Amino acid sequence: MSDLTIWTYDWVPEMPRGFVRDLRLRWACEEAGLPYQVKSTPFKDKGTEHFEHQPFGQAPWLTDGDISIFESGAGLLHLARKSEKLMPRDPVGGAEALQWTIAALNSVEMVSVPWWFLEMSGAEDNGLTGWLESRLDHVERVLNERDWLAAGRFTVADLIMADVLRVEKVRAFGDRPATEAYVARMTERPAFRKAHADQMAHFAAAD
Ligand SMILES: N[C@@H](CCC(=O)N[C@@H](CS)C(=O)NCC(=O)O)C(=O)O
Repeated sequence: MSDLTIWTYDWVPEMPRGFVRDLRLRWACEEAGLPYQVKSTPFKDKGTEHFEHQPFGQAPWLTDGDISIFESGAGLLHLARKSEKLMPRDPVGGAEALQWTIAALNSVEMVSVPWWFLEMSGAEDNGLTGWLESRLDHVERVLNERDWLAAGRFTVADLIMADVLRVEKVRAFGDRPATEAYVARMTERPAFRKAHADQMAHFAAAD
């Protein structure tokens, strides 16, 4: 049995299935060929143990022997330390992958998630639209120029950026062909497909 354990909810409603962030960690392990197991924490009754591992009462978190690490981005960087497939070991490639990983989380998801929440809540005037538009347009420009964000090949930066961008409402927002092709390319990867199918099966098993 592997020491690497991805912790996620035992069950979630239909809507978030396929998008719960344990998928990022599953996907990374699949890409890197790292053995892992998945364990569940209750969605409905969050106990003190959940908050000991994830102080915001969210999922996922990752355990690795004595280490317990929350925030999907931190979990990805932890996994990237174990595999050159996720993070190049040369300083330039490593820095590129690191900056784009943080950009996905802190420049794109930081805007896309609140925008998505406002959209979902049916807000008449989503005040974040211009901000999101600008972020997505800049990503589109970059993706027009290259296939990968960092180091000229797949890295953890592509994994996280694609996961942030593949949210349906975000994808449907504006016509950005390079972004669309990028998301399609990333989500066609066998490691993504397996991670996605496994997450769907995990939640379906609890219905
Ligand atoms: N920044 C956190 C966000 C985690 C997050 O939003 N988790 C969702 C599932 S994907 C969750 O637990 N939602 C329930 C809640 O926030 O109470 C991360 O990337 O790990």
